[in-house]
Amino acid sequence: MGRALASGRGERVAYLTGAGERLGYAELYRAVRGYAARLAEAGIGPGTRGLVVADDDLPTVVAILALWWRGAVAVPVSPMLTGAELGFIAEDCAAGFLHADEAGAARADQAGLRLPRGGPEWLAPGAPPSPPPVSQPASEVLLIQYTSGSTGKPKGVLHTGAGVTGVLDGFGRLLDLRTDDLVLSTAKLSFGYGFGNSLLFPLAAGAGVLLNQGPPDVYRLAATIARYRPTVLCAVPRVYAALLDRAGQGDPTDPTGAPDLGSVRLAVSAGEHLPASLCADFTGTFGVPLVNGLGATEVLHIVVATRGSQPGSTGTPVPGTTVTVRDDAGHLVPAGTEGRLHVAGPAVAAGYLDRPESAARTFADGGAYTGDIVRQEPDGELRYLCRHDDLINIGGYKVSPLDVEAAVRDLGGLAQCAVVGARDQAGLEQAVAYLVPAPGVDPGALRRAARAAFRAGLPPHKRPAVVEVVEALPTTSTGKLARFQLRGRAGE
Ligand code: 3SK
Repeated sequence: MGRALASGRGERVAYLTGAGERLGYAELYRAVRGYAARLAEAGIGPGTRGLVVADDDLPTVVAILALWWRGAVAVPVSPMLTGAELGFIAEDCAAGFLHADEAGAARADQAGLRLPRGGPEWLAPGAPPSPPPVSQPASEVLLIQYTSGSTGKPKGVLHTGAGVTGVLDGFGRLLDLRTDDLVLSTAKLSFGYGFGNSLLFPLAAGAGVLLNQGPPDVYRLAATIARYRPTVLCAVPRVYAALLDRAGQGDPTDPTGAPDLGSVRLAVSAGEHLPASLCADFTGTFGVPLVNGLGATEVLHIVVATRGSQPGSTGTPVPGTTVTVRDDAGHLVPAGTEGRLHVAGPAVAAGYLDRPESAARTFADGGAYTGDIVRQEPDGELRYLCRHDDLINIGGYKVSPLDVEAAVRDLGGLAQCAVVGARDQAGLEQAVAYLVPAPGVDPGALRRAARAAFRAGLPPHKRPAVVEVVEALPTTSTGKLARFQLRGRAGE
């Protein structure tokens, strides 16, 4: 932001919304200063962790930047979380402030959060004069992002100023945004991928951002692209699959017809596995290079990326990052052998908040394990294969099967349930639920009841796409659920 202002680009657009609202760089600066003044008045400063529970919007960006102005820690979380999940995170990070939009405030009320609150109304004119920005050492934590675990509760990942700089010097350098770029990320600010796409990279480059609001909707997305003509599009693979589905289905000027990506010079895919055929078809159809990236919350953003469209490849390390493939003991494996992806470099987070045991497992051997299983091809390109844990990666959301299974735990007529991830025909991962009925229970009725329970108890991204009734679940020789066998069955 400072760079854009210093170079006289104050009038250029910093943020736009699909509803037509706009903040130029100078206005953004004023808004952040005003919000920071109100924070100062409320006693929010260095050390405070400020929860930001809001959809992507102008006040959301302002609140995050104002927390940083005050030397506080931003903790962006999705307003799609349940009240209980939000309550857990608020307590876990000992939040001292809450910025919420309407949906976020409703969640906070459900969670019974009693915290000093700011909101969109803090952008109104009339703020007191703001104290100067608080400058913090690069080693200081400025951002906590929550990531789900395969068992247990989400973990807060601690990012420092040095990590942010590392990401800007890493994937940021590959992305190479220009001041005349307009970036549209369907991944939200509450997800690390979206945080980089819609905040870190554009602000560092003095580029513009078109904020994507509301739930996923390919029609709205196509209409927004046609209207505002972004030059860089960042999304998860299933968004590209949906755009491709829409292609060739009608008049490009009709927002419900074929998407017009004529303005887009570069597309970025990350968050989940990008099938080779999807990459090739997307570039073939739209003529837009599709960069495939692999990232993790523990390394803040993308650390391995292709250079342009390279169907089937996950790419090579971004500048400043060392990537190795290792076995379970942490030893390097030879090229061509699958193993755990290990990342070393400045973007690696400082650890997990108050989770020494998990942190010792993940942040080890001079870097971090991302939880991905990959193989390095003889030409040096990496290829993503699967997750190392049981997490199901649905459009970038890492979903614990245990969370999904818990939604039907008390369902009458259900003897057992197991949920696994499996790739659909397009190669995208989805959750598949296997149900074992209690004796005498009608399978059709059980499937319907389970679907209703998933709808009632889970946000849309966690709901199984397939629900199957089976006679029994496979077990290992020690009697434990054999998830790997179920995964194999689901993929058939
Ligand atoms: O895939 C992910 O999980 C991810 C997380 C943070 C930043 C970027 C990415 C792609």
